[in-house]
Amino acid sequence: MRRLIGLSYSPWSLKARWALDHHRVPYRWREYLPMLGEPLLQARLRRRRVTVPVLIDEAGVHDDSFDIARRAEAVGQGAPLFPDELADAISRWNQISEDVCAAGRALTTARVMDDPAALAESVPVPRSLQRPLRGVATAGARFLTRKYDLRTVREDAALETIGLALEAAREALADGRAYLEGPLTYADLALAVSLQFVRPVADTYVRLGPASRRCWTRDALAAAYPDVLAWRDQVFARHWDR
Ligand SMILES: N[C@@H](CCC(=O)N[C@@H](CS)C(=O)NCC(=O)O)C(=O)O
Repeated sequence: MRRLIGLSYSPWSLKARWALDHHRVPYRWREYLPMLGEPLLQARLRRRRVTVPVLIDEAGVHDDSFDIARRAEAVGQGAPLFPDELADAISRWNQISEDVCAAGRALTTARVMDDPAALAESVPVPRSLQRPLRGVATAGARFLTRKYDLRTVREDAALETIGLALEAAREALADGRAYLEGPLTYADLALAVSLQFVRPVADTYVRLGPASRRCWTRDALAAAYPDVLAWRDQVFARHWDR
């Protein structure tokens, strides 16, 4: 049986999951624990640098969300998310989504480190144990800061990157278009999940505690781009099926 290892609230994992679900590819989900789960994943993949999502199937290991989505398309059913004629456009949108996610991760991790309630929420244990284990969350946030070199990301540059993506989306969706490139493609899924770093989608789709939600939200950008966020909500409402 295929296995998908990921972080349930992480946009990269959401991209992989959404593509697999869209193509009705069955898999077993394994929740990953940042920092603490790394040695086990390194041993399993026999390499030092590991990130999630990771899909393990009969063809081997697929360790990048874009590759997992392509794999889902190759083995699954349903309407294509990567029509040949849109390949370049989809790669461009995926890069935009990656840029938003990288910028958003830096901004959000810094906010979480300064927010005791968000730190407590990020420990995946029953609520009564979260506060005493906040130290683990602090260590986890420091670990991610080091691993992804987050201190080198300047706040104004990160906000600008996200703003440019929102502007590009607004332009592509002008005239009330439902999707970025005509039909629904991977571009829509990738951009929609990256907007978790602007204002997370409703809890019914992706569960996040109230303090975490605050840290993931960029108020000024969310206020400036309600149209793009409304589009994102529509894409989830129509196509997120699990
Ligand atoms: N290019 C990779 C990036 C994945 C990535 O950055 N994953 C992060 C966010 S989920 C991660 O593994 N974080 C946990 C960790 O590094 O321990 C992809 O698209 O799959």
